[in-house]
Amino acid sequence: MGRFGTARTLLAGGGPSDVPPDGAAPSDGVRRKRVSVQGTGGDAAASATTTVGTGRLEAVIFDVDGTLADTERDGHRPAFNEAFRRHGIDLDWDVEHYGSLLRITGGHRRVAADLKDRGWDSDDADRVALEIHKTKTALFVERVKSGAFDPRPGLTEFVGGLVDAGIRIAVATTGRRDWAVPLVRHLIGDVVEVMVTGDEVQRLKPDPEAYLLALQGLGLDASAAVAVEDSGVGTTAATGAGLATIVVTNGYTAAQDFSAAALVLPGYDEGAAQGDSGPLTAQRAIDVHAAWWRDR
Ligand code: XBP
Ligand code: MG
Repeated sequence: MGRFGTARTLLAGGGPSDVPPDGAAPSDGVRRKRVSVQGTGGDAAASATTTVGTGRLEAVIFDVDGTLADTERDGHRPAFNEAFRRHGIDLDWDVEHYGSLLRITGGHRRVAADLKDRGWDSDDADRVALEIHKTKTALFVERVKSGAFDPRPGLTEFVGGLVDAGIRIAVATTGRRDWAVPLVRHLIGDVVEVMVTGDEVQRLKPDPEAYLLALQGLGLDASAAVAVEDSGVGTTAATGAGLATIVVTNGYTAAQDFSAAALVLPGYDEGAAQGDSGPLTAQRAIDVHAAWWRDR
């Protein structure tokens, strides 16, 4: 059994045990649907029970890092650097070098690749990278729990509009669950119905597995959902899963290739908009999704 054997449909804030039976009144008044994820990572697409799109946008699946908050430059990067220091490794990733390493998803793989580039023996690099990554994850969890990260401007309004429109919310990240669950809860609250993290997938982005698992958890075909991403690697994962993808770029990703995306914006809010594009609203997401599938 691969790591996917531990996959759960997760609400930000807990596991399936937090979900009352369908129709029952939850203690916090937030209605959620009971769903489950089954199968193996390798069979994610094949084993999904899906509702083929009705043409309506039924769910939005968000990436986390760089999409919900600017976590990379001043979040993960300093946590990696502190972990290097604590393990006596003479390495400090500056902003530019870290940006170039973001093409490698997964903190463990990122550290191992950089150590190998610096001439480390492959086995030593893999072993030390695991230890460093464990420390880095613990440090980053502390930062998340201290409330160090704010939602990107306009995100709260966008998510609120989606919820008001009856559009379901899911998350597909290939970062680790330890920090991703508290971070997502802090950034957008308990509106997340399905959450897939790097702990549940066998293949990290740009592989589509995380998005396929999210769709499976939602019980939806790709044509019923939209992905929101910030990076080229993430867009490859989302479009590889068949999703119309809205990209909200950030400082690290603005110059990347988003030719496969349905819409590219520099931010969610009015202030980030250029020309007449305006903020990203639920209605705009609905329109982008409809146009994407009309044009197929
Ligand atoms: C981002 C990643 C992660 C983070 C670091 O994933 O690739 O590796 O940079 O987190 P996404 P970890 O954009 O899909 O959220 O150290 O936990 O890997
Ligand atoms: Mg990202």
